[in-house]
Amino acid sequence: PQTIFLKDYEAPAFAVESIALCFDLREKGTRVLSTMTVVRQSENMPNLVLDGDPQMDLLSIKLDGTPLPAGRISRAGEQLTIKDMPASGVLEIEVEIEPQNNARLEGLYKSGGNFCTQCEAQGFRNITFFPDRPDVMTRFTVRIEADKAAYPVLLSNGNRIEQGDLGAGRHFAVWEDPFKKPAYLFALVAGDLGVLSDQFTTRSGRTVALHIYAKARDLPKCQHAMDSLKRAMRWDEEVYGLEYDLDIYNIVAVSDFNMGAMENKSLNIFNTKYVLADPQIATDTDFDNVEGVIAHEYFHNWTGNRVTCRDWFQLSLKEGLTVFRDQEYSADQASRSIKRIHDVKTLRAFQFPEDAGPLAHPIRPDSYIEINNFYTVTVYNKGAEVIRMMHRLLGVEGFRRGMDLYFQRHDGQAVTCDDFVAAMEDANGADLGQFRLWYAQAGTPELTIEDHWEESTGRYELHIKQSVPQTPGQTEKAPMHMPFLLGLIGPNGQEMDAELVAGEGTRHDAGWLLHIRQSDNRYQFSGLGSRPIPSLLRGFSAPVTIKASLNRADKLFLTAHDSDPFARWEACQDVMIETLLDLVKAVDAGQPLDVGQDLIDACEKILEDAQSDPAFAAELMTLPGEAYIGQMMDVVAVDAIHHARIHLRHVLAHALESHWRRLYREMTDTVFGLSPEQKSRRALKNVALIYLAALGDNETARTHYAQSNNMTDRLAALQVLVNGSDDAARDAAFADFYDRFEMEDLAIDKWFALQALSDKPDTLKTVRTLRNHSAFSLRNPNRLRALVGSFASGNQLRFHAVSGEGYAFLSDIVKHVDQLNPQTAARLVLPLIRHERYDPVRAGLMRKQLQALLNVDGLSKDVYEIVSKSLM
Ligand code: BAL
Ligand code: ZN
Repeated sequence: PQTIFLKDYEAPAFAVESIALCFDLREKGTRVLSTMTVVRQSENMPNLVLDGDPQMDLLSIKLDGTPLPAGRISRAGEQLTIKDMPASGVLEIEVEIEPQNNARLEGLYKSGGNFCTQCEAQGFRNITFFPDRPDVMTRFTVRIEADKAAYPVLLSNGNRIEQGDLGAGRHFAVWEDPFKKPAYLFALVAGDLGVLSDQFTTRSGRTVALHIYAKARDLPKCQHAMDSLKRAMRWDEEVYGLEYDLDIYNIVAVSDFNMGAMENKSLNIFNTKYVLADPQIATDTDFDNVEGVIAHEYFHNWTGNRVTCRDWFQLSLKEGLTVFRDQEYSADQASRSIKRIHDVKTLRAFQFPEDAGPLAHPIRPDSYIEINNFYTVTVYNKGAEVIRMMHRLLGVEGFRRGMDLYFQRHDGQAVTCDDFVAAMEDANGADLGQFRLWYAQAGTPELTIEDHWEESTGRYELHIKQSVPQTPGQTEKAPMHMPFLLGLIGPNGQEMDAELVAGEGTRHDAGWLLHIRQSDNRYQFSGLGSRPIPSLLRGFSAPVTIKASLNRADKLFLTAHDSDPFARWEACQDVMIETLLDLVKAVDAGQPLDVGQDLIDACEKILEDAQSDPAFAAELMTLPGEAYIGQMMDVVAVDAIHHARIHLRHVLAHALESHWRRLYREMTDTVFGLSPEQKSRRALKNVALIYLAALGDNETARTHYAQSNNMTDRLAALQVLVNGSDDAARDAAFADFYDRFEMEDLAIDKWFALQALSDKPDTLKTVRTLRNHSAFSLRNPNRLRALVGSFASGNQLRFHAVSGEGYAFLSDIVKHVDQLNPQTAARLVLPLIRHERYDPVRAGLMRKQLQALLNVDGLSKDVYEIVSKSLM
């Protein structure tokens, strides 16, 4: 397969002034007639090159009304070339496609009997021939014809300008989008769907009709998405001055979808997972995720649609920025500190390993084989951290000035990450020259921090060294510019006042904002009466790892006293990690396991104070996951990590039993509700449940399940029961769950996932059995991710069983899924690629499966790219 390079970018040779599409939707074979006006942009490119799926059936092609002779056209791979194209002309192309057989879920396909589309990144080329690149923006008019009874709802982007009957049971609708857009934002839906409608009045007084389309029976579950949409629309007006720009905003929920959702102009198409929510089928986390994704797609209307990407290497231009915007939106809805903790956990759990592995790439990659493989946590979440750092460096107002200038300069254009940074610089008179390295260099920077206290002068020095690790293709790294938020805490637990006498930094609401720019950085503070305890990297102000000379007592002091909630949580997690790593060593050496009374005392204090912020206490008391502990080791000690973690939980359960029992009682509300306070109490109650189960108390989980009146509680009980010793209770609960929710796909996904996550020795056997369950399908990405994804990426203990059977199972699934849906197959294979992190036996078994995949005939370029890079 061919590698595409950023350095080879060339502006398009032809512009498309407008396109009219006519879809004749049929059960077998859909015809698409495209009429586009094409205008030459570059004199030295005589040929017009269009992208199109090699399988697509080209029925006819005319230029200015005359069929093109065979000699003027040639097809090779994904390209259709029209030779000697005049300076301008009208092309009419008719193709036939088979959405009914499209299992890739890219382009036009069927889900639940309805037609829908997914065109980002390059799905439009499966619908018709077109210059399928984001810098070709055009005006779309779309006519849809379909059977009226089967597909009463016909939707596309923009405004509906016409509709009517065609006779013979068929009808049509015509949609026109007044905004120029690239083909990746095109969308079409035809189906038998119910609709929940509402409206929103913009701050300038325009009324926008809001519609969420879903299966009729799911409409009651769309209210939370609708409320979230309205909140997001208001937030973007208030925070960024950005108003919605059309009179209609449609969202459609479909159950077969590769991604979470898609921001098509005025016609978002969503995975049902991120639309449907009611307390019976959705957990509190699901509610938050729906809100976040609804906001994310809405925010794309400006950051993505009005201003889009010049090429796909610039993906983080819209994704990093829009993730940052949705994170900030969510932070404003409930607890800012908990949102930050969750976002950092996600970054560390998924992005840090990616950045340290064979697929490491900068947030603006230099090359790709398959662009779908670059919708990564690096482009999205590290991209959001890079935006967050600019926000921090320029301040709230400075960042807003930069955003305003960005829109003023680039509205209606397809631009680059450099254009964004330039707007931030020019609006603030700032120099982000060195900062731009974040776009070009991969790898998580490592900070090594030492401090020095001089009693006689009252001076305190911090010495921060940075290094950026080597990553594939990047051996030489330059130091990065990053903001480092610091607090200095005195023996009484209060912030200390000081003067910064050496090093670059300014006072900040959260202490000191230091600039790190060099490999070696020194900061000196004077005017201190005693040695401060440093609170490092408050708010996780840069996406880095830290090795610091803080001792355990300092960290526990910060756990008790730090006024920055993130730093408090971090200090506590650090001590837990340190403890767990010691326990792992002891397990391996067959030595007694000692947790340390100091940690138990610190946890007791947390539980004593838990009432004031139960969700925060729940976060503090949630142990680091097994995979994260593994990341802290040179070689992942799969089994010892599991034992160490169980042991720590067991010790904290027993030592603090009376607190757990008290909190479990106190946090139980009689009436269910979704207020932040109620969710917060539920979070702590369900953490208490986990610790109670660690006491060997199965009864509480059984009762918890039986009495639960919402999915958060129900799932919490199942999570405990699936690992518990009472098989009868577990089986009864799982059987009850299935019967209760058989008709609810999203709940059944949870049923599959929980069984795959069990730490029982026979989990792989269960997963194999579930693969043959009548409700399982390799064609549905949600179901695949629930069963196979959960097992392979969420169950370190059982997936990495030393027999290698987990690896063989995954590779077999990947092989089958690749024939249907390469994009999803390429995601599923990821748990196999970090073989170098495991012992030689496991690593060898993982490589064997990867090698076997490489030898599969007809392997997609999606899977090929991932697997081949992982074996380099
Ligand atoms: N653009 C793909 C889906 C999303 O990031 O919103
Ligand atoms: Zn996005």
